Amino acid sequence: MKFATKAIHAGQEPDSATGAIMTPIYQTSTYVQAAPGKHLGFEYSRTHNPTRKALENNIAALENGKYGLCFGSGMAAEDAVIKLLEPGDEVISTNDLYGGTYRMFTKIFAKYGIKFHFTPMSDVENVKKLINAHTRLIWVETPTNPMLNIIDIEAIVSLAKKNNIRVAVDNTFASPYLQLPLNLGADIAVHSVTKYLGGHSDVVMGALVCNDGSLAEQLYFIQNSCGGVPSPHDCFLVLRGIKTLHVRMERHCDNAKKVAEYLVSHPAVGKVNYPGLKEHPNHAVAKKQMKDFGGMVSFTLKENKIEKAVKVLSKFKIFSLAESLGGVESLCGHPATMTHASIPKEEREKTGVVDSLIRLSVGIEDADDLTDDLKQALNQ
Ligand code: P1T
Repeated sequence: MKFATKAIHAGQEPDSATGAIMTPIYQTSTYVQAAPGKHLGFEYSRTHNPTRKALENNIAALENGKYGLCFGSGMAAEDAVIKLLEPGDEVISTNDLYGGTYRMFTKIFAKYGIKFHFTPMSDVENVKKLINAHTRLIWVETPTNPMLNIIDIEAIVSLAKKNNIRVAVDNTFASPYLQLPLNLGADIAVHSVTKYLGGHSDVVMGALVCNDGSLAEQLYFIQNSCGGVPSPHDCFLVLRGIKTLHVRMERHCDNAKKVAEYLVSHPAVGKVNYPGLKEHPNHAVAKKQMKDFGGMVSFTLKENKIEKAVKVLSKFKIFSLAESLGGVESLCGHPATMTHASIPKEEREKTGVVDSLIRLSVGIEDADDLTDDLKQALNQ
């Protein structure tokens, strides 16, 4: 089955009781048993829920994976991955990543004896240097948030396999429509479902997909034991959102390209980060591993001052100033004080998250209205 058909049908059958074409919202915590242990495959909704199961199977199919697991947020999904590890284990992570991931690694899991190394991963040599006998996991986020760097998944996987190390790829910015980490050899695809999969800024959710049965079993055990699961209603909303993922992503990509090109031409703009631009340092890798270049763009102002960025952000009429991304509506953000405020200034500036950096989640509105909005905000 091709992607668009999977987006609409995978994991879902008409309801056996009524024929309802949409998977019902099984808003139940428990399931009646005929005798102890005699049930229809569902015992308690932390463990299993039919609406969640349909969504988990759908997301697994989109990622070309065998096993899907949904969580109450992207962070809860990431939390489950790190709980595979033990004290003394080491993780090599990209240094340019969502601020909340950095915060969880350094402020929560470091105190349980897991060591995290952060390095720019566009150059695989940086990763190679950090591998030692304790390395258990390489954490890739590509495209990165908010600098839109591209990490070569196949190159990381090839290095990891030689050293018996797992690779997790946060595929949030690309979505499975644009990039399939498991096809490139990664062990786990990670999602903030909140973003493109949900697509309508009305749900917070996370997901993991993998192919290895014993890894899936460990993750299911963590999901059930720790309990970070989403509600049936939220699962229904995401099943509905995913039905248009392929159509939305194409428009996000077209609009983002126009926005990036407009920004390059504007005299007040410094550097534009968009992997679809030929001058992007990892454009060739993006072309190799992605179907298109995504809906996220970030840029600096020539005058690298926080007040200038704040002024531009406050002038937008269509781009709304808000955390998050991946919804149908365009959003703008200031990573240094919003999504990446939990990364120390010296660390974030090393990756390019400077005071004038503005991040755009380009929505699926009319592209001319979006470039007009940028024009009026930047020309003030
Ligand atoms: O917000 P949550 O669903 O828990 O997902 C966390 C997360 C994980 N990975 C990436 C790449 C992310 O961007 C996020 C969340 N990011 C934002 C809220 C943001 O505005 O960047």
